[in-house]
Formats: sequence, structure tokens, C-alpha cells
Amino acid sequence: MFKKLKEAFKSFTQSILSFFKGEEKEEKPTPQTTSVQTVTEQVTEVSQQETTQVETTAPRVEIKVEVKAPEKEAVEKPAISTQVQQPVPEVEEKKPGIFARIAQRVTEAIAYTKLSEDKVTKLCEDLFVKLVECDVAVEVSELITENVKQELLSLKIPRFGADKEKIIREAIKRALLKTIEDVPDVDFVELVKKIHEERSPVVLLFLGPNGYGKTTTIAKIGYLLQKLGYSVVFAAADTFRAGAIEQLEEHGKRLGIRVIKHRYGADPAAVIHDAIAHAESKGIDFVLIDTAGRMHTDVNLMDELRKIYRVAEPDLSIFVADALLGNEALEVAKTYSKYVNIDGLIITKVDAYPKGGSILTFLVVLKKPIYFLGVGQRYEDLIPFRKEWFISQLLE
Ligand SMILES: Nc1nc2c(ncn2[C@@H]2O[C@H](COP(=O)(O)OP(=O)(O)OP(=O)(O)O)[C@@H](O)[C@H]2O)c(=O)[nH]1
Ligand SMILES: [Mg+2]
Repeated sequence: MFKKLKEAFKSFTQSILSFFKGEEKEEKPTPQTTSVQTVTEQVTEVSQQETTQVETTAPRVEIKVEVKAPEKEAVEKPAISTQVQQPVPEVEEKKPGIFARIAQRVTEAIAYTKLSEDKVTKLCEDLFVKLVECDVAVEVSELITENVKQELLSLKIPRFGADKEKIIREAIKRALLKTIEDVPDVDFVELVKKIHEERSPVVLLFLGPNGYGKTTTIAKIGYLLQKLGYSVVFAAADTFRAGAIEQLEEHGKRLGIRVIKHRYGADPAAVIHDAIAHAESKGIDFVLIDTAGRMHTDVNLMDELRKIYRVAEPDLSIFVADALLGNEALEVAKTYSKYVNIDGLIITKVDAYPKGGSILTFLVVLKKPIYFLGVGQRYEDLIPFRKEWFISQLLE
């Protein structure tokens, strides 16, 4: 899953990593002289006189690793762990804090490295291109790249010993999570259980253009709800496409779920009305409504959808989005939400969609929860979607 997007993040991580590895090589051989010199340059607030004092008194030893930053006030002994024990330089009492500050800079300069803004900008330009190639919409790629850039600029990587790759991955993960922070993370099962505690039947309406996977997804959700112990009825409100009723009936037969239907050409709102009435009279827990696929540009069919929505008064109105159609599906969803409310999404055909980018686009642009990813044609092929899980998958 998401193979191409994963590769994009992987190669980005590797580019940053190779930069840090190069740095480490340059810095390693004669750490003492270079380090103190670097530090001297960094400590701009220290006067020239103080700087000279440091250069002459700092321990001339190979500073190994574990470097503890001293407490602000603990001036007497710079807490630098060294291989060779050296006399601690005497500090004049009247200038507390200077050595502590310098020692801290020594510590930081030796122990950590940072990426320069130029380097980060260059690396992020490459990331931007890769994201766009993976179907992430341009404005979303910009947002992600900017967040990644901010994270990387504030990143201090230990030069020695640390798992640098992990640190970089975590930074990218924080940036991605920030990009989608205002999208609710919804556990579909918990949500419908909660709704069901309040009222029954719970009505779920499935919307989307032709062939996006509505009917298949309804069957999958019916199967899931049955496994949770609920009773289900299907409403065959696609009275338009030839074969649509039989397709739903076939699923109903396999799953042991009753299908409420009228003839082709009948008013879909009437089918929905009957299905809800049936569920109420029989004490059935869930009504799943299959609607005809319609393009967002077809004004008549979109007006019909508005009527369907009014009659169904769904507890959840679910837009079924075909991942393969990427940003085209996004435009459709945007127009749909001008006609009816959309509570959440299910993204189908993710198993056949290595790019993965449209999922990020959906999240950032629509700001609606994704309940599931459809990952195949079997009833079990539905993966609950969680933001943290998704982002971790991308950075695996
Ligand atoms: N690989 C894969 N195929 C899927 C998935 N979901 C649906 N499909 C396939 O997509 C095709 C269309 O699915 P349908 O469920 O008929 O789509 P629909 O939205 O109901 O289509 P209309 O009724 O024409 O509007 C079928 O061949 C499904 O088997 C999925 O998650 N993965
Ligand atoms: Mg259908």
C-alpha cells in the first residue's frame, strides 16, 4: 500500500541522512581544536578577553560522547565527560555563568548538528516535486513541504551514537500530523455503536459517482455490522442503473441481508422511506442506502440527491471516493458537499493505488474523517483508518 508515497518519503529521509553522515565524517578526526574554535565563533556575546581565556584553559582532550549540559548555575565544573582526566579550569568568582555558557556551547557544537536553511530548502524542493508526482495536490504539497521544513530547521541531531534515521522520520511524522491536525480522527465502529445506543434504526447513506465502489462498500459495511451483532437491511435506492438492484440483491443473498427494492425507474426516495419503515417495524438496527452513481455536474441528479438526503435524514452520510481518480474525486466531493452534508469518507481501491497521495489531499482539503480504506473486493477488505496509523505507514 502507498508504495510510491512511501518511496518518496524514504528517499527524502535518506537525502537528509546522507547530509548528516557527511557532516559527521568532516567533524570527527580532530575534534578538539576545531570544536573550540567553532564554539568561540558561536559565543558572540562573550567578550574577546573571555574568549581568549577559554581557548587557553579549555581541556585539550578528545571529547568523546556523553556530554552533559551543565546546570545554569553550576559554573565551577563544566560537566564534560572526557577520556583523560584534566584539571578543571579555575573560574573567577566574579564572572559566574560564562564557563557554564561556553561549556554548553562546546557541548552543543560537538554533540549536535543542524541543517542550514539553504540545505533544507533544497531538500524540500525535491520533496515537493515527489509529492506532486504521487498525486498530492499542489497546495497540499506546499503545505506539507513547509511544515517539514520548519521541523527540520529546528532539528538538532546528535552527531554520535543516535539513530539519526529515526529522529528524521519522527520529525517528518510530526510535520505530516500537523498538516492534518484539524481533521477529526473517528473510530467508525465506536461512532455507530454510540449512535445506535441513542436511536434505532441507524441510517447510513452512501454517495458518489458511478463505479467508485458504493455498492461493494455497502456490502462490506453490512458484513462488518453483522459481525458486530447488529441486524441490517439494504435499501436499493439505485433504481437507475441497469443491474444495480440485482447486484445489491446478490450481496444480500450471500450475507443474509434483506434488500428493500422497487422497480427500475421508481423514486429512490420512496424506496428509502419503505426501507426505514421496514426497519422500524421489524426492529432492525441499521439501514444501508445504496444510491445511483451521479456526476457532480449533473444538476438534475444532484437535485435528486438533495431530496434523497431530506427523506433519508441519515445519521451518517458517507462519500465513497475512488483513490485511483485522485484529485478528480476531490473536485466531485467538494461539489457534493454543496448539495448535501458529508460526514465522512471511505476511500476505495487503495489496494490498486500505489501513489497514495490523494488520501492526503482528501484529508487536508475536505477536513472530513476517513472511516475506512477499501483494499480489495472481498467483504473483509476494509481497513479502519486512523491518522497516526496512516502517517506511520508512509514512513515505515
Ligand atoms: N480493487 C478494488 N476494487 C474495488 C474496491 N471497491 C470496489 N471495487 C470494484 O470497483 C468496481 C465498482 O464497484 P461498485 O461497488 O459497483 O461501484 P458503485 O459506486 O456502486 O458503481 P455504480 O453503481 O455504477 O455507481 C467493482 O468491480 C468493484 O469490485 C476496492 O476497495 N478495491
Ligand atoms: Mg452501485
